[in-house]
Order: sequence, then structure tokens, then C-alpha cells
Amino acid sequence: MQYQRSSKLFAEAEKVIPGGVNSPVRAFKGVGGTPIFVKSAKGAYLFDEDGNKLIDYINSWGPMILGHAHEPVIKAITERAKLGTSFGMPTELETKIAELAVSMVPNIDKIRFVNSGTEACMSAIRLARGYTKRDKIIKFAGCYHGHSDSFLIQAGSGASTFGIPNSPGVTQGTAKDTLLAHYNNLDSVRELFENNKNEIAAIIVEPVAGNMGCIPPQKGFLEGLRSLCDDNGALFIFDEVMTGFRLAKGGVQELYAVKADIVCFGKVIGGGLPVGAFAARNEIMNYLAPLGPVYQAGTLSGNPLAMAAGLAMLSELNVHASIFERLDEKTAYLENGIRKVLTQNGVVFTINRVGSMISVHFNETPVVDFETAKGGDNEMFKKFFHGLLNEGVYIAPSAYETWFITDALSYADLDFTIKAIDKVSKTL
Ligand code: KE4
Repeated sequence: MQYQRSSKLFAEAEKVIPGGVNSPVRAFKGVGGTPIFVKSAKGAYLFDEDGNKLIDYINSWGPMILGHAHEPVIKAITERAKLGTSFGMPTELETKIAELAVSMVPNIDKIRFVNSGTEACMSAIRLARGYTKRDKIIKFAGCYHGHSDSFLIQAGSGASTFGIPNSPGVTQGTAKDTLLAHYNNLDSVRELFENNKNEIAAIIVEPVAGNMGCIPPQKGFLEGLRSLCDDNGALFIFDEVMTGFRLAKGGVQELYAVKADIVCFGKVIGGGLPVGAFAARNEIMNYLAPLGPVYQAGTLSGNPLAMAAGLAMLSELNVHASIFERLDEKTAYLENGIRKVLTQNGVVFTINRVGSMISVHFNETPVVDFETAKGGDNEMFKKFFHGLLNEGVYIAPSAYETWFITDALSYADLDFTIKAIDKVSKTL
């Protein structure tokens, strides 16, 4: 496959956009080479500027759970656009999608829409601090909650690719209120509560981690965090920007039957348009302006086009909940196929999967936290990535990402992918 036009477009982009991209992880710094410029996408396929057709395992980092340019979503956006694109005034549409989301997700009474997952998590932290009147938060090394200052402390995703433990520009004043624990390690959390008595407002966690590859919570981990929050008067925040409306209709709260106090959403909830949201029970959400003292706002929050796209997406997932089972089956088929060929070809690897989130790690030991995730053979991953790209299969351009499976993938696509992995893994 050739990528001349993408290379040309990248050179032009670099002149006017920092690093030629509007989000660092797209820059291929984790795998080398120049990013692919997309012309269009449909279903499970990307069509790039050089005319290559790629099977997409990123799906815009999660939103395209039903496939690219999904008819009902496109129809909803185009119809709505004819009525005007933004008013800065309430619309019935916002109530409709809020009612639907509240009906799908356990333990929430109200939801506030924002424009990104970052905004959702940033606002959730502010709400937790305002509600508990405490300043400190606990996050986990390798978990990524967007790029607001409080979170860029040993963040995952693109921040890991760049090896930025604390991004420049984040003040010591901010950093001191973010305490770092280790994923799947309850003792590391217990210790923080003991050393910061009555000062911790909340724990924020990716209940299934997806920004150090996919890392499932070990048995008892989420339940243990729940008890630590209850014992110490802290709120438990689930960052479900990736997992929400993907791993189950009700997200991870439903999947593992663990109750969160605040839940953050993004990606799928916007159907591919810029939407984030955070939600909780009334006594917490009523602390938010204009009802309560915690301020949070946004010119384009609840934008009608974005709400129309999100409502079309959630409505389909709500009515056809069998989609989640189908996604799990397809991803299990892919996992088994990859295991078979990598084992046959003598590759040292481990695969993590929860539902339709999956990641391949070239590690000898299980990947259970940020430390073990960092122990993978990154050079091998780069070869794996580019080898697959050459075969027409597009996976995450970083070892610190999960793959997102779309229902638009056919079993023929999955077989094609497994065959490509068989071929590429012979060269690793
Ligand atoms: P956004 O601000 O990028 O919409 O959401 C931030 C965010 C919050 N929480 C979790 C669990 C997330 O995964 C994300 C964003 N995910 C990355 C992919 N790992 C977005 C890709 C990018 O940064 O371009």
C-alpha cells in the first residue's frame, strides 16, 4: 500500500497545525511513520486519501460502535441541521436524550451534557470537590481522563506515548491535589486514604481501563474501591467515556454490578459528534449551577446536531440490546483467532479483553497495570502495527490503546484480520 497523498497532506498540515494533528495520538509518534489521512468511511471501513481501504479497529476511538456513517445517525443529523445548528437555548431534544440515558444507566437521576470526555471528567471532579468540600482526588497511573490539568499526572493514552509523567504547564499547586494509586492494587489506595484523612473528595477510575491497552479490573478491585469510598466519605467516579454504552446498555455499573456516585460519558453518547456528559443521583447533581453553587457551563453544550446524533445512537442501542452480545461474540472470535495464529508462530504475547474492548500486548507477563503495560516489546508492536496497515488493517497507532470493535464488522472481516495477523506475525 502507498501513502503518498497522506504524506503530502501531512506536510501541509504541519505548517499550520502543531504536529500536523489536532490530537497527539493521531501523529503516529507511538509507531513511527506519517499519519493516514482519511477521505471517507462507511461501516467497518476507512477509505484513505490514497484510495486504500482499511478495516477500522479504532472507530474514532470508540464512537462508531454501529459502524461509520450509520444511516439512522446520518439521517438524524441532516434532518436536524435544516432546523438550525445551534441556539444557546434549551431544546426538547436535550430532554429526550437525557431521559433515555437516565433510563439506560443505573444509579443516575440527572445528566449534564458537555462537549468532550475531558470536559465531563473535569466537571465531575469539580462537582465532587464542591459536594464533599475536599480538595484531593485519587487517580490511577496509566488511566486517562482527558487533558485537564488535574489528570495529566502519569496519564495513559497519548500522554504515555509521549512519556510525559506530568505535562509542562500543570502547576505544582494543581498536581499536589492529585494522588496517584496503582490499578488493581487496593493497598495503594488504602494507603492514600490513611495518609490523607478526610481530604480526599473522590476516586476517579476507568472501571475497565482502556488507555494502557485494555486492562480488566481484577476480582474485587472495583468492589474494594467502592468500600474505601464509603468508609472515607469520598465519592466514586466511573470514567465511562470509553465503556459507557459500549460494554453494556448500562455500562460497567451494570456489567459488574458496582455502584458509582458520578458517571462520565463521551464517544458513543455523541454518535460521532462532540458530546460528553456526566451524571449522578439528584442530591449530587443538584449541586450544579444554576441550581447549586458548583459552576459549569458551555456555549455548545447540548448542541442540537450532537444531541440528534447521540439520540439516534442510544435509541438503537436501547432497542436492540442484543448488539452488546453480538459485539462480545465477534470480539471473542477475533481473540481466539489471534491467540491461535500468534501461538502457532511462536510469538510471546498476552491479550486482554472485556466485551468489545481488546488489546494485544507483546509481554511475557500478564498486563494488569501501568507498570506491566510498559513492559511490552514496543519495537515489535511498531512492526505489528505497520505490517497490519500494509495488509489493510488499521489498529491503534500505540501500544497504550485498546481496539474498539464495531458491529459493522462481518465474520469475513474478522477472518481477513486473523489471516493478516498470521502473515505479519511470521515476520516479527
Ligand atoms: P476526550 O476529551 O478526548 O473526548 O475524552 C477524554 C477521555 C476521557 N476518559 C477516557 C477513558 C478516555 O479514553 C478519553 C479519551 N480517549 C482517547 C483515546 N484513548 C481519545 C483519543 C485522543 O486523545 O485523540
